[in-house]
Amino acid sequence: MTETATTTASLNKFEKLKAEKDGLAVKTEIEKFASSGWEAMDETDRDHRLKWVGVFFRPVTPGKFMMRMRIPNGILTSNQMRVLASVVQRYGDDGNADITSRQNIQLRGIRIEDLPDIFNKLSAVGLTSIQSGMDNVRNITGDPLAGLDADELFDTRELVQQIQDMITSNGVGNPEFSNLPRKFNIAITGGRDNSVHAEINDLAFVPAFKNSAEYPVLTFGFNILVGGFFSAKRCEAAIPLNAWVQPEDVVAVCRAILEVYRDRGLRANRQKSRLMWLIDEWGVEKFRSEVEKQLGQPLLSATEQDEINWEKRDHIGVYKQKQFGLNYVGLHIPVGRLYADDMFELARLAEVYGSSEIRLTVEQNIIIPNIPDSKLATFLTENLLTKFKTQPEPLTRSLVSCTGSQFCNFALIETKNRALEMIKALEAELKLTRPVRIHWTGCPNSCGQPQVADIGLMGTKARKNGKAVEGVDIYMGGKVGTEAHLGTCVTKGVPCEDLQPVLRSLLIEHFGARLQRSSHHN
Ligand code: SRM
Ligand code: SF4
Repeated sequence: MTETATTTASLNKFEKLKAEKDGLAVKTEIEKFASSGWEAMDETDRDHRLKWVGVFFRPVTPGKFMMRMRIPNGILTSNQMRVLASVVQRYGDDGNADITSRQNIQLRGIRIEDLPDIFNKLSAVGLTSIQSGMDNVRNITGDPLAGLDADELFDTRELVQQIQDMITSNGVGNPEFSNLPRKFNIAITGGRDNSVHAEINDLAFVPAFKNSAEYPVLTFGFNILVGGFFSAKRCEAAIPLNAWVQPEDVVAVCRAILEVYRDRGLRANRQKSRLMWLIDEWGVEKFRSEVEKQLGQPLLSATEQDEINWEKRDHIGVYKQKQFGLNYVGLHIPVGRLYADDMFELARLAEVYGSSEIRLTVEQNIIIPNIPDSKLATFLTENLLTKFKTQPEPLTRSLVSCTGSQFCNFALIETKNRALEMIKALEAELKLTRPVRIHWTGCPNSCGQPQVADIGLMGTKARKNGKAVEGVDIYMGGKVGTEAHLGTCVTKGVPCEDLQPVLRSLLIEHFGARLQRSSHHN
């Protein structure tokens, strides 16, 4: 029983709207919305409840909606990519797609009148956008190299799909989990390099071998981390639950944790509703024992050490797979932005050269796996690879950016285009010997994860000559991979127009960059 049922009068706006009508209810009203048009819709349905089916009203571009998919483990087929391409293609200049920082795809330009047709097309190829926004579990991330990497400890693909199926009732929508106190992020990693940023998820499973009295033979499983999150108010890395599970118990543990969060999570203040706030209130010991009660069995204690002991890889470039004679190729997609033509072409390349499979990374890039040695050289001559490079420049290579003010009304600054221009300008004046991970995010919500970056840039309003101008707070020290930890704010309120020399100095002082000869200032 959730608190919403008990104290409706005192509920905040979002709890109230959920208590009045479950978000998933709009699923049966799509035809009605399509024929009445977006302007005639009830505002709460339009601005909020539609997010339960993955459709986001964009106040910046009214009438042109965004659709957030679910792409479990970031894996899709060429056919699925073609369907997504055909959806955005019909919107001409308004239509495009973004690869997100959760290994997912968002489509833009969507018209409400087309939703019935779009949903039919998506379900025909096994795609869903259900429960991808508001108080639901977000896209579940897994290793982008699952099943390809000779050094992987566990192939996460099936587990990620099973968790998504449990949470969404196989993609049709599940009212059991459609009213959480807030959003909820889940990640599973089966490799050694923490390719999913486990530490910034509400619930994460990281590989760990058990060797104990109960498990005399070295047994594979996962240590569980809980409570990681970013918000405008507070950012925390996940903490150990002191629990270890075998793969076959992961889905049940996810369910138990979600049930505890759903039924006991804090709902009064939306700024304090993410899982970590409940863990703070209870202490991790009590949280653990409530999870055990819900699960109906005790949890085993965590192993002392997990198996995350590699630096994080970015997967850009050409690499051998564990399958003899096959390769995966990571393509750099500048700030994750795709257009219909790109998407059709990626689908074709994956089909002609690979196994019709396309993978997404949390760095907003693409991997095409299963390319035989015999086809590799020709693949690398394809035209699209001049745009989506296998060997981008070192700063471009690691650039990540959230949506920003082009489409997001929370944004305090423009991000994606500015990020690309800034990187180009810096690369023209600097020589770098290694990639530097620069992440842009348009506001303190931190969708672009500045806290995991070498240099994180968070949009803010700055002042220059007495005037308000677009600016950034600068974060540094984010460490990913083994011993990941969050970076912190080092400088506040740098006007964007003055940022280039500031970044230039940081790159020279901290990351070994040198001025190109032509840009030495006298
Ligand atoms: Fe986010 C809200 C975009 C990853 C923290 N995020 C939003 C909204 C929906 C706000 C809105 O309605 O405009 C943004 C949609 C803009 C648009 O039109 O694209 C938005 N978030 C994104 C994406 C697309 C950024 C990107 O360019 O990659 C990412 C989509 C992921 C996905 O596929 O589901 C995205 N957002 C994240 C992440 C990163 C992550 O998950 O690793 C975070 C920080 C981690 C976390 O949540 O703990 C993040 N987004 C937020 C928050 C702050 C949450 C909080 O507890 O306060 C908000 C605001 C909110 O939920 O109230 C938010
Ligand atoms: Fe929008 Fe802010 Fe998230 Fe960027 S960080 S997508 S500006 S909510």
